[in-house]
Amino acid sequence: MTLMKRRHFSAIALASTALAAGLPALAQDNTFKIGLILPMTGQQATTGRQIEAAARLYMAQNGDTVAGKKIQLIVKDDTSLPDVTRRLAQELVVNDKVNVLAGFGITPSAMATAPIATQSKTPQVVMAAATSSITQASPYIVRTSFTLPQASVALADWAPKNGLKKIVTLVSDYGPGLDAEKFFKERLTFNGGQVVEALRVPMRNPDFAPFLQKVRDLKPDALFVFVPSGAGAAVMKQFLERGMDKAGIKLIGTGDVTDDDQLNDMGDGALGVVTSHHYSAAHPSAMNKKFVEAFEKANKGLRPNFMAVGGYDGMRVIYEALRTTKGQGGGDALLAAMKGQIFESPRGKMFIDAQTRDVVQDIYLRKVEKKDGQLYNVEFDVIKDVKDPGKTR
Ligand code: VNL
Repeated sequence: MTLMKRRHFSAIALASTALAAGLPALAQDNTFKIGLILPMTGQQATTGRQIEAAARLYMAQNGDTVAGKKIQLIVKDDTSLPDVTRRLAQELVVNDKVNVLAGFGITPSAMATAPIATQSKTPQVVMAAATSSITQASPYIVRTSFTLPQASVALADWAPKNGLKKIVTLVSDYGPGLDAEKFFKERLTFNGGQVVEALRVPMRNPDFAPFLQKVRDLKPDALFVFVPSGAGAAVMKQFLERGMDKAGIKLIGTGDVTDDDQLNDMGDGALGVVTSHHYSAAHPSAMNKKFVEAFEKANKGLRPNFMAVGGYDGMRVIYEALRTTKGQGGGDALLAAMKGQIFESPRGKMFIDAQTRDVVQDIYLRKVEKKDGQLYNVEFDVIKDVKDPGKTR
C-alpha cells in the first residue's frame, strides 16, 4: 500500500468507529436544522432567490449559534410544484430530522406541506404564500408574510375616495387571487363603488393580452390587479403598450404588482401607480435603511422585496423561539414560543397573533415615485395593526 492509500484507509476506519460509538448522533443533538423549501428555479425563482438571500443575511448578522445549538440551513428547490414541495418536506422531516420547515413560495406548496407539519409536529413557517386560509390548514403553521385580504381592503377604501368607482379586477386564478378579488369587491361595494367585471388569468404562463384588451373596451376608472411576485413587470408592460393609461384607466393593485424586485426596470410608465402592501424598500425607518443597505451589499445591488422581508422575519421568529426554549424543546415548545412574538421588522412593527398564528401588521398606501433616479413605492398613508380580515368571519 502506498502512503496515500494507507492514510485514506485509516480515515475510513476512524469514521466507522465514530459511527459505531454514536458520535454523529451526539453531533446532531447540537445542531438545529431549518429545512428551507423554496422555488429556486422556474416561474417563481425570484421569490426563492430573495428569501434565501434574506435568510442568509439574517444568519450573517445574528450568528449561527443560538442557545448552544448550531443552526444549519438546508435549502431545497421545489421548482414551485406542490408535489415536489410535499416530497421534499417529507424527506427533510424523515431523513434530515429538521426542527423547522420554512419557506413556501406559493399557496399550493404551503398547503401540500401542512399535513406533514401536523403529523410530525414540526413548525411550518410560511414566509411567502399569502392565501388567508393557509394558517387553518395546520395548527403548526405560523406566517410571516401577509394575506391578500389584509392588503386588498385598504385599497378598496382609498379608491372611491379618490374618484375611482367603476373598477375591473384582474387576478391570478388561484388562492391569493380569489382572496384579493373577493375582499376588494366586498369593501369597494360597501364604499359605494362597483366592480364592473372580475377577470381571472391562469396562474401558470399567463397571457395578459386578451384580458387587457377586454379591460380597454370596458373603460373602467381603474384596473385592480393581483399577480404573484415576478409577474408584475409583464402586466405593466402590456398595460402601457396598449395605451391604457392614456385612455384614462388607472392601474392599482396590491404591492405584488410593483414588486421591488422588478419595479426599477419597469420604466417611467409605472410612475403614479398606487398600491397597498405591508412592505416597501423605501420604508423610512432606521431599521429598514440598514436592512436594505446590508441586503444590497451582500447581493450585488439586488433590492430586497416583500418576499425578502418575509424570509428575514421568519428567521427572527425561529431564532427567538429557539432562544426562549433554551434549545431544549421539541416542535410543540417551539410553536408555543413563536406564538405572540411582537417585534420591529424592516416593514414596521409586527406581531404573530397567538390565536390565529397569522401576522398582524401595518398596511401602507404607496405611490410609485422617482427618488435619486430610482423608482420606489413611496408610502403616503398607513392603516395600523391590520389583522387578516379573512379570519374574522
Ligand atoms: C402568493 C401570494 C405568491 C402573493 C406570491 O408570489 C405573491 C401565493 C410568488 O400565496 O401563492 O406575491
